[in-house]
Amino acid sequence: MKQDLLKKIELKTAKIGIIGLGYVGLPLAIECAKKGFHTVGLDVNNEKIQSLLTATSYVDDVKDQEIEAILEKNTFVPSTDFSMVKDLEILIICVPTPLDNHYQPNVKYIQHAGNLIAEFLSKNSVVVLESTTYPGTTRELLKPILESTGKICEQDFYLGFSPERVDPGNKLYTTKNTPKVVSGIGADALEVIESFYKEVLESEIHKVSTPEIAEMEKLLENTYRNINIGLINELTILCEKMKINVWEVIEAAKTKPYGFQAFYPGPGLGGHCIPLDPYYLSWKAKEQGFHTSMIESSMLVNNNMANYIVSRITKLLNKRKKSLHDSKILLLGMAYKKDISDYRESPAIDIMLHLKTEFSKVDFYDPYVQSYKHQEKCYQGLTTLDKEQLAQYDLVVITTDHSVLDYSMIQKNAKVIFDTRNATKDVEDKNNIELL
Ligand code: SAJ
Repeated sequence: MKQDLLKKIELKTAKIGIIGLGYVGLPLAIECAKKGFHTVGLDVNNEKIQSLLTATSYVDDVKDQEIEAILEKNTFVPSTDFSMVKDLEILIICVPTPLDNHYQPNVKYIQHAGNLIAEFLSKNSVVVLESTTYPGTTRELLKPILESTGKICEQDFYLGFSPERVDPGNKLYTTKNTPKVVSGIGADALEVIESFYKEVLESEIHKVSTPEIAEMEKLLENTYRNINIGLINELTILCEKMKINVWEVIEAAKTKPYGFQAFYPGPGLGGHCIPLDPYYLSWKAKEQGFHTSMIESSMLVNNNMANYIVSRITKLLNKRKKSLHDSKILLLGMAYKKDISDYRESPAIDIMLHLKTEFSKVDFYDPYVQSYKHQEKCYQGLTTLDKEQLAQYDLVVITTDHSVLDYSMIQKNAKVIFDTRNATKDVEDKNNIELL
């Protein structure tokens, strides 16, 4: 099995299946197809498949032309037909791992993908899970599902875990050139999985000895970010009380060439990873009777930032003898971070909700997000942003620091600006700007 798979990978005759064509799966499918592997992209969402069949990208970092090129080369087949798994040899699972309403891991997508694969999985195949999840998922959850139809792991198929590393909007590091951690259940599985990623990617491939280590290292990466963002958010609240400019503090700390990485305050944590992944770790830790106090503390701070922003807005308006109730407020930015259109878990959504419950007249403008859905309601943004519009608002709150916005025009025409991202750092006249 091993030699046969290694040969097929080397000759690029191994047939690949990418399960889940989101911001992780689609770029990976494109890399496989670009390298000449016959790549089937499988997703349960037919709208995605139809969009791909017409070479229309729904992922910010993927261009239509990239999809068109691999469709023309006939190396990419988007489909909802999971029975195609029977003809595939290497299957990569890139499905979401959200939380349920009680902030517990929701692994139903992994289970569903596992069951679909198990039904059609052929012998002499490889399955790799890429979705960020708790240590033990690959061995304790996915392996039994794949063996449920009688096949035996290591004998009939190889199984491993290789965490995705996608930083939406990052132009420097992409799926192709970001170092990749790989693991397998058994030495042969690890050898085959390493060889696959070496063939597809153009980056360092780092082997670890068990899937649990690979699952844990990914959670370390994201928990590290969560906790450090929590730290700087907490310090920001303290600095405001002490009338110290935290942004200047950070710039000064950054002059230390070793042992310090700058993180920046903001309205809170958005995205599908940083705000959610650490809960996978704290949930699993409870099995060991272990309380992940650092994670819980940073979550409290980060999850409170939207409230804190609203309290700062209230104070700022009060200073000008205005109340939330009778103020017109414009939020600049709905995406969870700059230069992307993704607004999942965006703190700007929470801020909008808070302000609306205070009966504020609040609008938003985001060049990347024309409208968004939240709790069954759809919110439309302004379609343009000009001087006249800006002058109508009692307060403009910068919630996302998109690079395309003209911050000096905004400063000149807005009455008052509350900048939660220091997006106006290069603007000269700051007399009507208050920083987080
Ligand atoms: N944020 C801050 N302050 C900071 C950095 C980020 O408030 O100093 C906020 C952002 O505005 C955003 C949230 O945190 O709302 C998450 O931003 P992020 O860039 O850390 O996270 P993602 O989810 O866009 O992408 C991350 C990857 N980002 C980076 O490493 C820079 C990486 O952690 C993972 O590869 C990826 O999630 C993933 O898929 O796990």
